[in-house]
Amino acid sequence: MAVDADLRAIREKVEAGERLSFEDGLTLEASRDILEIGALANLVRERKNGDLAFYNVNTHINPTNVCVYTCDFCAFRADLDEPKAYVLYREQVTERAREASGRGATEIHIVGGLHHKLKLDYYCDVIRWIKEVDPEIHVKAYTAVEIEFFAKITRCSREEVLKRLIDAGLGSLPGGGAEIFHPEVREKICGAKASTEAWLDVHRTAHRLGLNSNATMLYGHIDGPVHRIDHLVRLRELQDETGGFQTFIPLAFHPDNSEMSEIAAPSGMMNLKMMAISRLMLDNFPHIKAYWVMLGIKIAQVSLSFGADDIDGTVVHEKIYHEAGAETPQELTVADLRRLLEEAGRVPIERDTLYREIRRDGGRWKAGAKIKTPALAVLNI
Ligand code: V47
Repeated sequence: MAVDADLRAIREKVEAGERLSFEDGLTLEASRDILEIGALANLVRERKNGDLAFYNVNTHINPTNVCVYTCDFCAFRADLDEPKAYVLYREQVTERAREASGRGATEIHIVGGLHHKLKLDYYCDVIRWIKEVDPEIHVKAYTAVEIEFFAKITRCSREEVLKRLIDAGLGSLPGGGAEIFHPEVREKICGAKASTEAWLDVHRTAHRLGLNSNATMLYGHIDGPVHRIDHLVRLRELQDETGGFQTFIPLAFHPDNSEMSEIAAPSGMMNLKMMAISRLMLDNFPHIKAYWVMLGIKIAQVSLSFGADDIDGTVVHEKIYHEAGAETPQELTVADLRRLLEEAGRVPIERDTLYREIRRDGGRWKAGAKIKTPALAVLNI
């Protein structure tokens, strides 16, 4: 297939290391040349991270599914009085942390609903209960939407809320809750929860307080090219300002059991294209993650040649995607993850949440120095 003229101009920019414009993003979106877009993203991926592909040993805890909000895409949430409503208290959280620590997990990823009655103290306690079991484990907890909700219920500033969570042992913020920033879409699918400005400001504040964070985009529902490129450009602008984002995770919409169940899930082609466009537009993000739980193992593996350099972790207890119809297993072993990465022609590296290489000696682990990717080696940092 001949490369179209517009993509040729984009190739020149990518090869020269120049930033792509909003219009370039739309050109990529309009192109059907998935192989050229993938090759361009791979060029950037290898420039930044060489042949390395990252994974971690982690687990998820969703403290509650009860949520005051009713986002159209969510199959996980429950009303207070629904039979499936639950809250995890000390015993269950401690048990989950013990199980994770015993398996050598370096990270616990927490995301949940916004409960009508629970106080900020509860959300701080969840972190404390984990840290009591294993002080070394990194707690990546609460999306910007949750932080904004805590600020609202406590009438405290975002900074005060984050400081209380940091005191309890918070290590970084996950990237959830971003959905689509463009108001045309956000107002329709999740108009009640944290606004775009609030989401961005929670991350800005976290970065100022020394926390790193991730970012996501939920695509493949009522979003279009302009909304997606707008989303990526807004993230790129904030990253120019703070430098605090580590990883971007494009999240493919899973329609089952949601208010948008009539919409077809995005195709494999769309998933690969979004991975590649994310890598190309987010030139200041060190990492792009192919979250295997959401993409499926096969597309996640191919994504490693379409811009992604990270595949997330062992995961173990995942509810948000599985309730929305994900057919992936609950857990991949380290051997599964390493094989998947090696078969993709990459060098598997176990990282911690902050991208330090993990060294294992028997049952215990130790985080080494920040991994020197080719991009860091050039800068000599
Ligand atoms: O915020 C909810 C999304 C997110 C559906 O930071 C859905 O390392 C698709 O953010 N179909 C939570 N997506 C998960 C998340 C995440 C996952 C992995 C790694 C990291 C990280 C963050 O899941 C939500 C929302 O955007 N989501 N329902 C659904 N039906």
